[in-house]
This record gives sequence, C-alpha cells and structure tokens, in this order.
Amino acid sequence: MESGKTTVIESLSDVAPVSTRMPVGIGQAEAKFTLDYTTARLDDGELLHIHGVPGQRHLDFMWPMVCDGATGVLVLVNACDPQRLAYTTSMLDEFSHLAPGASFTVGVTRSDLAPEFRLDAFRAALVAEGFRLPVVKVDTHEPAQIRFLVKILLSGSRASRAWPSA
Ligand SMILES: Nc1nc2c(ncn2[C@@H]2O[C@H](COP(=O)(O)OP(=O)(O)OP(=O)(O)O)[C@@H](O)[C@H]2O)c(=O)[nH]1
Ligand SMILES: [Mg+2]
Repeated sequence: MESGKTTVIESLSDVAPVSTRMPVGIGQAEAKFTLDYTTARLDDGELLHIHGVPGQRHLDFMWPMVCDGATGVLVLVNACDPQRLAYTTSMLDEFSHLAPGASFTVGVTRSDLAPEFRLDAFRAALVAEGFRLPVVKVDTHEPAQIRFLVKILLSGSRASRAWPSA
C-alpha cells in the first residue's frame, strides 16, 4: 500500500489515466482500493498498456486478469513498510507463476523517508531467498527515474530470470 503505483502511472501516461477507487467488503469492515490503468507510447511506437493493481492478498482475484500476456511485472515496494522483504518475496512468488513469460523488476519507493533502508542488504536478502533480478530505488516524483525503471523492466528477458518457476 502507498508504494507509489498511482504516482508512477500518472507520470508514464500520455493520456489521462483512469483511477477507479472502489469499496470492497472484508468481514464486517469495508476498505477502499484503487485500480489504475493507462497507456504509454514507447520510443519504437509500440503501445504499452499499464495496470496498477493492489498487492493485498484478499484482492488477488485481480492478479490473473492483468497477468495474461503480460510483458513485464514491476513490483513497487514501500521502503517504510517493515514487512517489505516478506511482501516482495510473496509478490515475486505469486506473479512468477501468474506471468511466467514476463520480465520482473523491483522498484523500492519512499526510501527518502526510510533512512535505515539499505538497498544492498535488501538485494542480498532477495538473492538469499532465490530471487536474482534488478532491484532499484526510485523516487516516484522524478519522471526520469520512472522512465529509467521502465527501461530496466523492458530490457529484461525471460532468460535473465534466475529463479525456478513451477
Ligand atoms: N517521499 C516520497 N513520497 C512518495 C514516493 N512515492 C510516492 N510517494 C507519496 O506516497 C503517497 C502514496 O503514493 P501513491 O502513488 O498514491 O501510492 P499508491 O501505491 O497508488 O497507493 P494506494 O493506491 O493507496 O495503495 C503519495 O502521497 C505520494 O506522493 C517517494 O518515492 N518518496
Ligand atoms: Mg493508488
């Protein structure tokens, strides 16, 4: 949550992005979640469709819907979240099964607000869990950093995935 999904999608859009805030009942409580969607024209003319979906497990019914035929999966992680490592490994685990042909990149956001966060330790912890992939810090308020992040994602290929998938 609050990992910068909407900010990233707004930054990449070359049309007005669609952000839909919807209620979802969880037991007696009702929470809100946001779905984001936009398109961006790449330098080579290809049209990229970009979906922002929540990472909460009770909303996992959405994940297969956006994974069918996906080129890339960008896992945005809030550096301020104490559960960031467990969250990231669980997302990589789930999405590598849902999108076996996609390339993967992890973008760590809000690290400016988490002075204790160490990228090298985080990356090493992911490798220790079996996930060897690009892991970068990104300030989502910097459009150049977001464009670079997307380039990293798109330059990845299936062959560079170094963790086993079932
Ligand atoms: N300081 C700082 N603030 C950030 C960064 N990225 C996002 N934010 C802020 O964090 C808040 C949440 O960003 P959103 O883009 O709404 O995040 P989200 O993932 O769409 O959030 P939900 O849809 O509520 O899960 C906003 O106030 C952003 O301006 C960052 O890298 N640094
Ligand atoms: Mg959002």
